[in-house]
Amino acid sequence: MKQTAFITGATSGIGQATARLFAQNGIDVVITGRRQERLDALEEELSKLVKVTALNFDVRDRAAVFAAVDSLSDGWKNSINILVNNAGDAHGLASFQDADLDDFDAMIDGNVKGLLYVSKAVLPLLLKNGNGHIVNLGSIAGKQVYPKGNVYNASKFAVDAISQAMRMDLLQEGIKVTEIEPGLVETEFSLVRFKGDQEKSDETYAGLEALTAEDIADAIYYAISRPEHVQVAEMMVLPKAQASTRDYKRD
Ligand code: NDP
Ligand code: 8X3
Repeated sequence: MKQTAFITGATSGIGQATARLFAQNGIDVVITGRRQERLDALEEELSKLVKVTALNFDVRDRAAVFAAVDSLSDGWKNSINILVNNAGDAHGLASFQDADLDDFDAMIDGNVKGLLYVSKAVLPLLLKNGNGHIVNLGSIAGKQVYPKGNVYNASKFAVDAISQAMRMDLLQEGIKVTEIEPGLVETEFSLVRFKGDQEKSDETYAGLEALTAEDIADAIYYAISRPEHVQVAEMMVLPKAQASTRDYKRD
């Protein structure tokens, strides 16, 4: 069956690796993000394999989300059956008493409200086109808090709750809902969290072999390529060197 996916946060890391893997497997892709040059480059690369279109919007901007989805041609609107809610990031790593309220806003607005806006905008297409599947990027951080994780943790606990709720509410509509819960993945995630501080970002991954974005793309592709009657509800994928949000084996 021909599949078409709408992937948020495809300009980097897990979203970009997922767009590539989907395209290599013949899945047409709508790629989204805010960095136009990266969207252009990925569109050019993947259009050699499948149909691709790029949408530039900030998931925190409710009107922009709906306008972007509405701007798709009928061809796309009549074929999208997979939504990968991947866009998201951590902003800061600070104890609750020291943390910046703007960082709290960015995480709640992006990781939670952004996911809700995109889901509400794309869901009518999934319902119309059949064989619908929503894949949400949760995290081990959405199952276990860690010191200074506070609102990032809260945003991913929300993704966990929203994923469970979607699975119940969409059951009778025939939509599958998968939550992928990665551990430490080496992407631009830490560079964003530490506001461009490369040294601090590198410390996150020092002395252990973190997951790659491709490892998580594999998990996402596994979930969306099961037989129609199989629903992968949740998948936590950790590096061998991680046991919890607080237990790492470093050299
Ligand atoms: P990256 O920072 O490499 O990628 C994040 C992507 O999200 C980028 O494409 C970015 O695009 C997009 N994005 C972020 N904020 C917005 C926004 N407001 N509007 C639109 N797009 C946005 O991180 P990862 O690939 O690691 O993260 C992807 C997902 O995986 C996130 O939800 C993250 O929480 C989750 N995750 C990551 C883990 C890790 O260790 N890396 C572990 C567990 C979960 P652009 O800047 O162009 O808008
Ligand atoms: C990202 C994983 O543990 O760095 O969700 O918060 S962690």
